[in-house]
Amino acid sequence: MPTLWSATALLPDGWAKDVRITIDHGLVSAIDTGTPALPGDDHHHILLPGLANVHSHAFQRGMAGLAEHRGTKADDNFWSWREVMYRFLDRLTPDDMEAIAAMAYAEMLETGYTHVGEFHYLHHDAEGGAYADPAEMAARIAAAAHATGIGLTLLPVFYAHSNFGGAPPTPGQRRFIHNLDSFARLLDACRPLLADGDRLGIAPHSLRAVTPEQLAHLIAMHPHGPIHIHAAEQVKEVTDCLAFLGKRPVEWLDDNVALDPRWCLIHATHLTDAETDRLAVSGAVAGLCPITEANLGDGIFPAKRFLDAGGRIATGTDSNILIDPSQELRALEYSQRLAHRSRNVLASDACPSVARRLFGATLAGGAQAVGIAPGLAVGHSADFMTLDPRHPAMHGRSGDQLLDNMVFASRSNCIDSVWRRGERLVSAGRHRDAVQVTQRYLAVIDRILAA
Ligand code: NGQ
Ligand code: ZN
Repeated sequence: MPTLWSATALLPDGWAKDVRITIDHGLVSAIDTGTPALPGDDHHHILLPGLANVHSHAFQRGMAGLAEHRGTKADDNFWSWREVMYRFLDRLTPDDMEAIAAMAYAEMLETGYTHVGEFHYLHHDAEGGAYADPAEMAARIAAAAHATGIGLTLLPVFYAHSNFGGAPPTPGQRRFIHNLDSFARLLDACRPLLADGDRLGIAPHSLRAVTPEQLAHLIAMHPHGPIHIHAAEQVKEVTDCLAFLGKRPVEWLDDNVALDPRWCLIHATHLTDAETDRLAVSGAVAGLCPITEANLGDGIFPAKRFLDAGGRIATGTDSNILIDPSQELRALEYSQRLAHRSRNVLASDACPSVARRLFGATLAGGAQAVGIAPGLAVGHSADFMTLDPRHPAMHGRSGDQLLDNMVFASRSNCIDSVWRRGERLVSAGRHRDAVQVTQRYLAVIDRILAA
């Protein structure tokens, strides 16, 4: 059985020294601490559990950076970005989807994400017609995940309307649309796509895209497993929700679907204090995507109040404009410092290290939201990373300082190697197939840009 030894490792009880990990069929079968390395052990210095990325739209990796210049109206916002995104996805074929997703997933692994929740809504062909296999595009997502080795929680998206009140979809949304019957067939077609350790959830896109009646049917259709929904990301969504449903999105959800630990509310940016506290006690996860939220001008999540109320958080890379969990955590803390004009806002008395508190919170919340077990423990999937002790940001640091340096003081990725289900997928900071994955991705981008 493969064995690894690390001088230090972050275990569920905290930092441990001289840690030996035994792996059997992709799972951790033993963890011994305070033990010398044995002959044949693979030696490392700093070992951390892998993280779950709870919110990705993989195809959007292909348009990263293409929406960063001003449009003709000089009032760019979330909705004008969405038009650019719709024009980009107009051209994507199943092969393109697979190549772009593989690129995104390799980058996730290189930065310490070992599992991804793919919020997948690009279901149909360019004309909006169903593929012969309703899970054609989902199969490409699964193929990319399996080829790169990242764990997958596939979240097929139900999308039926362009706005509250059951408004008909716009032409730009034609590739997303399902009714309840066709969605049930899609879910069935997705089940055989899962590999060991993968999960299936559902994702009603948002309260804009789904009516209350449809939402009730969807929940009944999938009685177990994660449910993800975009909620309260933009102020317009909150005011529209108030106008049509008489309540704010998170308030409405908690009143009508009884939020619980199966739920992950993506963004949940605009909350009243009462909503913040209710969401915190519900046990649902707030799936924060701080880099995308900053990029799209969404607003600032009330993270301090939410965490102090016991709220559960996770991170998502969402638009995949930039993939790196450390930078998500940095953006999260910095948004709070700017809002509160204060420092170390998301630390607590019990956990004075900002990065340690956020790493621990998103490790647990991320696993919950994608439906896997969190952290390094016997019986869990052997998903972990090691840091490069020669990286300048790591020099002279120990314990929580290593995380603080990784999150706040590292210009480049300080990850050395990454394993998922006991398989070493990243070494010296590079995915084992980085060259081929990148070549294929670049060819797809060239073709799309030339079209
Ligand atoms: C999405 N992304 O589904 O890709 C959305 C934009 C929408 C973010 N919300 C579309 N960040 O919400 O209507
Ligand atoms: Zn999203």
